[in-house]
Amino acid sequence: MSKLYPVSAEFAAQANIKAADYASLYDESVTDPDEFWGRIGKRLEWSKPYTQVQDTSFDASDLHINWYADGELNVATNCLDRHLEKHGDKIAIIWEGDDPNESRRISYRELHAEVCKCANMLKNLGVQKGDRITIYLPMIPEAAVAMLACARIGAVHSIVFGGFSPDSLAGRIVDCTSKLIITADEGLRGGKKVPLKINVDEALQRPGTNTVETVIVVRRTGSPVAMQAPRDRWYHSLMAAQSTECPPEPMNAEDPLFILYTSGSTGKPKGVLHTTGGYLVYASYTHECVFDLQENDVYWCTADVGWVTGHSYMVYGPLANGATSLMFEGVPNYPDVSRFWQVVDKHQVTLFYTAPTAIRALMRDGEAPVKKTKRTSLRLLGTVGEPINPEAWEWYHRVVGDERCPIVDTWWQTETGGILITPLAGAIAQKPGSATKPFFGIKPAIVDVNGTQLEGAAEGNLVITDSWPGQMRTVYGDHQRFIDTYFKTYPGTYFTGDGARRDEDGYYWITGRVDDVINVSGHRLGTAEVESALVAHPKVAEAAVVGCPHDIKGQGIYAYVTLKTGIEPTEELRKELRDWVRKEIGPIATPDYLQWAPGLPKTRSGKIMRRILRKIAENQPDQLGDISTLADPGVVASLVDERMIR
Ligand code: 6R9
Repeated sequence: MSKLYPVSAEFAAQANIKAADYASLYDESVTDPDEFWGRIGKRLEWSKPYTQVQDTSFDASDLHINWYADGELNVATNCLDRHLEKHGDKIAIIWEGDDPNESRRISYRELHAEVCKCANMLKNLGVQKGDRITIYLPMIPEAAVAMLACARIGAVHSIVFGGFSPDSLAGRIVDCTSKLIITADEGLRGGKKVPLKINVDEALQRPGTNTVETVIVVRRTGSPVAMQAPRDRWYHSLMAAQSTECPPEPMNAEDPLFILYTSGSTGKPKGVLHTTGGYLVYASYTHECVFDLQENDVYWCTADVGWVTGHSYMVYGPLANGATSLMFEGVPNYPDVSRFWQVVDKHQVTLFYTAPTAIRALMRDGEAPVKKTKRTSLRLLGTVGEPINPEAWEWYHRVVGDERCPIVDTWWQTETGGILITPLAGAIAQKPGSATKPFFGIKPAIVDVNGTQLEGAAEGNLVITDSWPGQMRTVYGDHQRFIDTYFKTYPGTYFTGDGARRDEDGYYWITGRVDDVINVSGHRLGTAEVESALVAHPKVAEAAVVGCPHDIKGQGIYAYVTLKTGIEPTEELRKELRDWVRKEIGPIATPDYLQWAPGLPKTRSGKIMRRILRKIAENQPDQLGDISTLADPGVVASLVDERMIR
């Protein structure tokens, strides 16, 4: 029996959604979605009101997903202009620099002016509605300004996480034929500089990137960077000349808002495409309900803007709600491991949203660095990105939240646009490690391998049986891949790629990915991506990559490498290969373990048996199952003998 943390009466008394509301609203949302989402959609300002709400089908032969399809609106207007009259002086973004002595407070009025200037700058550089703009920026306010400026003129942004390598950046530029890049001279994280402009220069030497006409460079650190005329332009000099007025482009609800690349089980990362109306309705409504947002909250999501959490819950959801959103440039352990909590005290943060991996890393340093701060402003805590182990949940609750703050463990994906399974702190009792119950309008189901939906307490694969407004609409440039990836495995449903268990109380427990995606510190990586980086090395013949248990990261990367004939496996080569992957993809993809494999376990048809490799990496050599179908069962014994985790 898992422990139950009941809803606190004090919290419930002030909460936006109370227990009785949850039951009745959930019921309405799934029985009459048109009525429900028709009403909720009105939270936004529409330049042309919609008359239709849901028009969707998950049938692969007739797949379509449209929400509010005849409505028109602009995302930037909704995030900025409409707050100006009453809340113009309210702080939209609190920016906390990597250096604890650096911070900025930007009001809605100021942000609006910057966004208009940036939008005019883009227009003057020839950017038009529908053009793709790559944003490769550190965590500075200009990232939010650039996103909203794109939204204002109808350009589609594709943000690439600043930790990705030139090759990864190039791949994403080529895939969406980007016209312009917004970057910075350098990023600054934990006192270390990240060479963003140098990476862009390198990326733009790769074949296929010549669609890029302009590179706009924000000056962050001031270090000298090479500027190549006429391609490269300084942000500050262009911005100085722009007007603070820019009429918003009226967008259809189903016009694209952004592309965000994410890893899948096969091939290269896919461009998840989100559209305008449904996405913003869903991001803003979930943000208000899940975080119990109230007028004077100071809300802090620690995610980088390069991930979907940064899109939906640092920028779009909070700003659409007129909230104060904190953006942090740094890392949890710089200058020391109290940093998160010092920032909480400094800015009087009330709502705090982070990843289990950060909590586990901070747990390692004990309670003292937390306890020396006050944290009395906090009233709700959240987690996202990976399953949270009950020990970390309890620590977060007891040590960080002083047993006062409810925890919302929010399950969702880049593809879902917003949170799908989560407690609502005023309505749903929490169980450490469970994402608990579906949000309004979400119909999860658990299926067995044959696709049969299981009733009651059950464990299997997690699917969603009906659409919701925030859902992705396509894989950019490859609609067939969208259909094949998500709607063919269990026909008529959206397949999440996650496994889950539903307990006797109807609570959902996400057990992790069931496909070849590994979740490293809450970041998704396809094993195929790491494998193709490894085999691109001239000394590697073959590679297989699986996830392995990791105390801090949740999952680590475990690589099996077969070298070309005649190449000696040495410690230097092991390091060289790890560095190679780091350079090819980015630091987050660096293998934690790299085992030499004289051979890999394969079926007679040549398929690598990952199940066996996973068990070896998990140090469970007695659970390999049937290996008799292998072409050469002999390879297994030596891999077991040489395994790196014991
Ligand atoms: C928002 C985000 C999605 C994958 C998802 C799942 C894992 C996210 C989780 C969780 C258990 C949670 N995941 N939140 N697992 N509990 N609360 O993280 O998007 O980067 O696309 O990752 O992350 O495996 O399928 P994304």
